[in-house]
Amino acid sequence: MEASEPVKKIVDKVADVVQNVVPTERPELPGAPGPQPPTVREPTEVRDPLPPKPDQAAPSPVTATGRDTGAGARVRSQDGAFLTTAQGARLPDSDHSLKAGPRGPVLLQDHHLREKITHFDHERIPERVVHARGAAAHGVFRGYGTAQAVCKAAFLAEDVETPVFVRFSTVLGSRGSADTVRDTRGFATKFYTSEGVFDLVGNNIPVFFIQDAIKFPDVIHAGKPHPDREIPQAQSAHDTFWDFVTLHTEATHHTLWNMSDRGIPRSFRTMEGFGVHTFRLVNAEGASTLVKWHWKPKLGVHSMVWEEAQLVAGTDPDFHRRDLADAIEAGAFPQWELGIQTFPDTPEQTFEGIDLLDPTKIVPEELAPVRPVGLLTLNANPTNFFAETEQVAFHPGHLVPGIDITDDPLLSGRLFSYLDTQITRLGGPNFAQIPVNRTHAPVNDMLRDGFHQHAVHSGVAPYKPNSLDGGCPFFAGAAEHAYIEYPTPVAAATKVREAPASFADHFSQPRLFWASMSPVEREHIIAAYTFELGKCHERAIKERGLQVLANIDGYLCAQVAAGLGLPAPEPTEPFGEVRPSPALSQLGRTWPADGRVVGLVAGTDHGALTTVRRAVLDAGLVPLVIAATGAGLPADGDGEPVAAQRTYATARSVEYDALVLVGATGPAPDAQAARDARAGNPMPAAPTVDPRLVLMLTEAYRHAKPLLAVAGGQDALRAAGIADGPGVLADVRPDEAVERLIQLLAAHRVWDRFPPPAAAGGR
Ligand code: HDE
Repeated sequence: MEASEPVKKIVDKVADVVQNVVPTERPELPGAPGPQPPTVREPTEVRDPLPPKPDQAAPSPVTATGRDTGAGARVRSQDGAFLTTAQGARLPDSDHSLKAGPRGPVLLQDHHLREKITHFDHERIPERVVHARGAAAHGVFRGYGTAQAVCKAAFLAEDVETPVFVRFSTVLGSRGSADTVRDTRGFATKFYTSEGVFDLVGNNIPVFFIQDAIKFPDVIHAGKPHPDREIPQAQSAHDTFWDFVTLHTEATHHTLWNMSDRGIPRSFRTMEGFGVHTFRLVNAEGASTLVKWHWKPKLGVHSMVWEEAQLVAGTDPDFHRRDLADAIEAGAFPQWELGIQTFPDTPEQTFEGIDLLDPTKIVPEELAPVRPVGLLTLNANPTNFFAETEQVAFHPGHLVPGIDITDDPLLSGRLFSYLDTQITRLGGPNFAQIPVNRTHAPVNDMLRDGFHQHAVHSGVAPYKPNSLDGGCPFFAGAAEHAYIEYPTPVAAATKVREAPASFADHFSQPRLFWASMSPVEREHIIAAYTFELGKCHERAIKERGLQVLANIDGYLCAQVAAGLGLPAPEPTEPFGEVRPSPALSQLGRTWPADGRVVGLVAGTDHGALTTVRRAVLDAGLVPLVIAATGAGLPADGDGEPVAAQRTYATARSVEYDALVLVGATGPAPDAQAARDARAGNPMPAAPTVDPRLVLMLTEAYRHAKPLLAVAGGQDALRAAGIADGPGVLADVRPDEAVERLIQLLAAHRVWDRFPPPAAAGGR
């Protein structure tokens, strides 16, 4: 999508906001745990609670019935300087139980002890049955007005700003699992519109494993850990997953996307999002258009490489949530354009022969372009993970006038499931009253009572018709923005448990996807299948996996078969013509470097470090200074004081998109030959460079990341055995380093460093 005039306007506005709120002067940003640095001694002076950090926001202070209270964002946070019980009685001690004498016994009458322990015992709620692991942010959506011809929803009108809450997630892992596993990612957005809440509950992959919701428990049971040993956690590389997807071949298309780089995103900020199903939009005249929703990240689609993803899962399992929070804290607000592909609402509900009700099929953008309809900016971190990220409750049935559903059988099941699951997960039917779920539109719903009722309803007649409450509430018509289902005709039919014939085509679109990949993306797909099938125990499952691959592409199948040491089978499905869709490839374009993380290795040249760090910040990238020790660098000549955010002991290459060596470095005081040899870098008797830095450089090189040396930093490159080559700039002036970096990061990685074999083919 081209950056349109409205985008530029909004980007400028956001830039103003960023300049006003981002405390770029704080050298330790991002990552400070609190709003102010703590003292070494425990503070004893009585004071009110500290405010949240400047990057944090809380749900709007609306009431359980949607009324804006005008209260500040902190109205729901803890209050008062003194420790109290839940009833507000002040407490003198919370360290000792009430006892009969110092040696006990403990007395049952200790109400504070009982309250504290009882509440603690009930702190956990069930995690989501899928998408348990996630992270979220607040933001704003601004409509361009470009959707108005097809959709009457108020929030899509030009320049209308709507608050949003967005939660990203993995699918398979438990709440505490690693972020960077190979998996589909959830991309769920709650729009608090003036006409009620609209939830767009999508994924980062535009198709799904199954065509009918009745198969959802099957695919999830297959993907989750084996029920006997409860392993492996958060991954698909095991027998039950591949057993299912190779027998149930409608999963082939989604599985291929999972095995591509889309399965290991670099960041939530660099993921596309998709509504997956075809939805229906209705305009002010009542005309219906079929659509597919798309989120296009401003930073482009960018992924990890597999070794990097595996390392990160161990060194920083919170990588994606940290990245999102850090970027927002540093003022690099992530942005996506919302776009729609539109299709005429014909009785067949197909487009160019593609069945629009089949959620295992895409419509290539070359056939139906994605038209931008608004801009999403995530600009604040949640204040409390549990209250907001854990308790947010999405539902594809949360719709507003102008947005309607289709008969996609997968969507129909979802419309049942999300409401149902919240009742168990959030402990009753009043979850819509939890602060993060509250609508910003007035609520008069006649739903009453239930666990945790927060509204205090007045009147005596929560029923219709009534005269005792003056007939209120009344029915609205279209003029009063009522949600009126589109009068979709339903053809005469007979009850069956069947799918339409077009749903039986399981291979044409996997072939389309494969044909659209660049050579390096193909190499990654081959490696992913070889790894995943290689992790299966059963030969029969591997052979079945190869049969599926043979039906996608002969080269893919042969390469994976070679890795598994098994014969490559012949295809069993006829091959038709496919026209590649260049839009499916992640590569071949350039993107802004905003918010990319640059590791600055602090060497002897403090002045150069100051220049490069400032320039990195000014360019909207996130600098992290890596120094020999945690002491940081005090002011020195033309050098500003600089905090050491990482040391050789805490840094690992995978955290950075690029490394810049600023000045000559030596081994840190805690470098130890024996210990550091275990990192794979035997330490010479008199090392000139810290071995952990050498490890960092060799990894960054392998992962195709730019490496720059400024002011004598090239000694470390030499020690790592890295000569000049694509993306290795060994002697750059401090004042030109950032420009060179941005050029290299525009393509995300330096892929020319490792040209794939010509036989890989591809676009
Ligand atoms: Fe979900 N899904 N899903 N799903 N899904 C849930 O709802 C379900 C599907 C998606 O950040 C659950 O609140 C069924 C497709 C996201 O809180 C549950 C089917 C897509 C999230 C549920 C699907 C999604 C969920 C679990 C087959 C992409 C996380 C907890 C018909 C378009 C939302 C919850 C968040 C969560 C059911 C398939 C996306 C159990 C039955 C297709 C992003 O209700």
